[in-house]
Amino acid sequence: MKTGIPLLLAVACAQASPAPDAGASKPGVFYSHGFETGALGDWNGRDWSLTSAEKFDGEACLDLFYPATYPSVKPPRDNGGPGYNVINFPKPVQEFHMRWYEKFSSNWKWSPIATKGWMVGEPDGNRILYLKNDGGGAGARKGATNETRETPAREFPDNRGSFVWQGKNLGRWIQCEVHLKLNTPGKTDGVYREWIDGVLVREYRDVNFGKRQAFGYVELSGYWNALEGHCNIKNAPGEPNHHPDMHRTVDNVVLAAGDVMIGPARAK
Ligand SMILES: [Ca+2]
Repeated sequence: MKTGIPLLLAVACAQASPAPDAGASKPGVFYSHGFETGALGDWNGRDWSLTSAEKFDGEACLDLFYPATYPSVKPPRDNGGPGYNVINFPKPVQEFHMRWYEKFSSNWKWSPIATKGWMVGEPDGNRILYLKNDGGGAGARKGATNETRETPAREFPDNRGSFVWQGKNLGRWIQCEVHLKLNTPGKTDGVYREWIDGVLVREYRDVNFGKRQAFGYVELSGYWNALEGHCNIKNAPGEPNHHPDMHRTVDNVVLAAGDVMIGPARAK
């Protein structure tokens, strides 16, 4: 019996569920996903999967795979990476926070045009804002408010920090959080704030998102821009912008209505 007890404990530990995401207990939370279910569910972008080779927390995470060369019928130059998906909110909101963990593999190479990030839009699908759209990994937010409905184009440079998706910030899990609030129609009082690893790097409280109904969805796009107008950027094997096999992974996504900091998944 003396040797049986440690064995039972070991089995119990191995089967234990991951600790709940601390952010998921915050007021207003209406969505939380830790990618532990064994099924992709709503996260069904092309070339997306669950992986246990990587994870921020628990046993698995979402994996977007960017093969160096598509083995399919696609021409090699159409190497735009994985697809996208949409998570519809159960109820539209005027204001919310989203926190997630994201890791780009250490060998990550950015598209010289842009690599799509997170976007949000109205319940009817009309896009409002790119949460992240890195031009070369500099962290520049582009295409921010110029989609439709007469909102002026605007970008949101890092105005509080110096984070870039390069160097030491590749190959590690990064905690991202954004706070978005629609403007009063006709007024420039919309809000876009963003934290990286808990540090405020963007703070804009004078945003005109236009005349909007509400926020109704978030979309994660995996597109690694390979096309520019009628001319591609030459990323076939042997060409200047060819990239290796690489991954973008996501874990612990939490959404909360209102202005409530979701914060880290685990106490530090
Ligand atoms: Ca997980």
